[in-house]
Amino acid sequence: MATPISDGIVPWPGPEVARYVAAGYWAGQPLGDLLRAAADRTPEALALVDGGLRFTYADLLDRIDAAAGRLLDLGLSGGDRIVVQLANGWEFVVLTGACLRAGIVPVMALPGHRRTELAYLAAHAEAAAIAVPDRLRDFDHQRLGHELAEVVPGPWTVLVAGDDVAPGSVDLRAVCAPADDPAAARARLDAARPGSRDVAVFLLSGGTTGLPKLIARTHDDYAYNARASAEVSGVDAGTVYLVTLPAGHNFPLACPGILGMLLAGGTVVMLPSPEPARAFATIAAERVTHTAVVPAVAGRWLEHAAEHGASELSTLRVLQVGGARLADELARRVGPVLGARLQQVFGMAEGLLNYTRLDDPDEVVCTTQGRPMCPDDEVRLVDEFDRDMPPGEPGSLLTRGPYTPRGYYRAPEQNARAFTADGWYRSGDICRRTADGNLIVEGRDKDMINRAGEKISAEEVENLVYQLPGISQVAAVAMPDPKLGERVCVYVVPQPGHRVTLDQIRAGLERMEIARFKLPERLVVVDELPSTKVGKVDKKALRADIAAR
Ligand code: OOB
Repeated sequence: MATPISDGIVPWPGPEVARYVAAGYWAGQPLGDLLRAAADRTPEALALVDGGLRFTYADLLDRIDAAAGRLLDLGLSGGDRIVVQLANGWEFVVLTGACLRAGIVPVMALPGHRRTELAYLAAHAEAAAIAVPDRLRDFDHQRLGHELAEVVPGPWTVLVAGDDVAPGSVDLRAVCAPADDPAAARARLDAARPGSRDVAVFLLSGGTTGLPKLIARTHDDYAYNARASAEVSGVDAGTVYLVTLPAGHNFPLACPGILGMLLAGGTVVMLPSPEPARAFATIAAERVTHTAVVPAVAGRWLEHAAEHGASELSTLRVLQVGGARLADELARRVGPVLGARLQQVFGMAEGLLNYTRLDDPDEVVCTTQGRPMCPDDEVRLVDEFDRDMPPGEPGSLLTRGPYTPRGYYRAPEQNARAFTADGWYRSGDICRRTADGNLIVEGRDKDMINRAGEKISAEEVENLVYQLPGISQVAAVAMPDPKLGERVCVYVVPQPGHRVTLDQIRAGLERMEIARFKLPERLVVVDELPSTKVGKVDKKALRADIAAR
């Protein structure tokens, strides 16, 4: 039997809860109810577009309720966990909505994850099901989905989106079909709704430790996350929002993303990738007004527009850029070249969101990463002893607030390091606050590599490389890259008599079945690794060394 979620949660303290409720941040309604309410307000409005498929709000909620009912029929129930690894498509939206209605908790995996990551997530969450594409980019997700049955404690259901649904799998598209009796499906879900303080979704942490940690976001906190984000990015019922980042990331999911759109009555357009030609054509065809990208994609869009023009982007009003530091030079080109207002977003799956405001002066929009979304977000910039830095000085960012949980799920040891005793989350980002209160991200003091917005734990890569033959010592560091921001570089001290090559390391790691974005892209062979005074590997020196090379 799986343990109840509540056993692994670190709750907000009582006084904070009372404060967040009194201030109206926590509205006391589960996300499924909020989606239903949105559909009841404008049933005929366009909710979701995926290629040729178009669902009104009535269509979408009808499918969501039907899917939720079918998940219950399959034996899942409120509080159960389901690993969701789907490409950007309508099935993602319907399944996520169904989970929110029924209180089944999606664990938001990424399409790039492989056996190592998925087995860990399924086991750690004690999941009862997984939702996968049949195949994606030549990878058989369905087969792997079935093989994961052995890592979970109870029965295991594999839901498959695609044309090739094997015997033993459940056809996700059939699960997501409209209800035979919509009113009955709805009434059943209204009776099975979760509480607003319950966990709504598990997001994955960017990760500085061996494996990703699960972040339990509650209905109350995540609804606020989406609603308040919609407000600061100027979203309303007329907004058409394009999703090109992997939908399970916090940014496209709820900042304001898919959930923010659906709560506001806008339209969500799903596209599997941010490839510029297709994204631009979709923006033109669907009259997209808002979208969210990482800096690497913003760079590609700027290049594409410089070559082919930006006439297809005439409806685009707001381009949100976040996930990694956007260079000021790129930021300044967004308005003139793409014709859209830039909004910088400095956020984290752990909670805190900073936004530049749409009416901020250009200088603020182009040179800062914005300021906290909520008046009750608490932010401190501190030194290595957690002492506040003087105004204007860079420090390590700590935060608490109404949508920043107080700990990871079932991770007491990591929590002791990642959170202070009084509940501040240590983001590991080195920031400076300008006189007008905006934050500038200047670096980080966490051991993470940010490859085009995908976060890679250096420690995880090192643990994997240590399992290969001939390795005496290894250190993974971020290598600056003009296109992706950073790439993974490994410094290796080979064992005496061994020769180590990048190809060998990559092939060895691939055999361990990990996400490809974690594979090192550069190898530096050295006789020894530099160390700090306390005898740890001196990553700062290595980062400086690789930057110089
Ligand atoms: C977003 O979330 P995560 O959880 O994938 O990564 C969070 C980390 C931050 O701690 C920071 O190190 C980095 O990503 N980051 C940025 C940034 N936005 C995120 N670093 C510099 N400048 C930025 N604008 O990445 C995320 C979540 C919600 C919205 C947007 C991004």
